[in-house]
Amino acid sequence: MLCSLDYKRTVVIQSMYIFKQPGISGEAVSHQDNSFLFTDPPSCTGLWLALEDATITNGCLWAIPGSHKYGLKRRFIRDENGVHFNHPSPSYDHKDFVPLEVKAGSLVVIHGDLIHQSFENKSPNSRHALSLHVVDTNGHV
Ligand SMILES: O=C(O)CCC(=O)C(=O)O
Repeated sequence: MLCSLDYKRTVVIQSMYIFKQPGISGEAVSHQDNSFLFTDPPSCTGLWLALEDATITNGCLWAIPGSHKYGLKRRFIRDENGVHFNHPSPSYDHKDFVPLEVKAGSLVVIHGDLIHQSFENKSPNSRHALSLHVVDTNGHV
């Protein structure tokens, strides 16, 4: 699948088992993965595998359709002053986001510039997912 996205030398640079337990889990604030997992040029893709059904009430992903076409808004950088963003947080309108409700076993492929987020799990059901982030190390630094 990554070959069809023209990846030449794929490296998994982050893997996260994300478990949102009923009623107690946190949210993921709106972000672009390329802000954190930056290559030059940007090449991050998120592979988000639903291990359980993800719904609005148990904290599914939300995304702004087409937002990946408008570039990276800011970078998370480390320098002599520590770690920080190079620009303030943009503000997004909640009504621009759409919920990505998916069944267990679904793979959500996330462009590195796609603006996405998720909310708390307010349901009595857990929401488990495996999230891998890959970059292309061929021709990217
Ligand atoms: O699973 C979530 O709630 C957030 C995951 C996410 O933002 C990511 O994998 O980039």
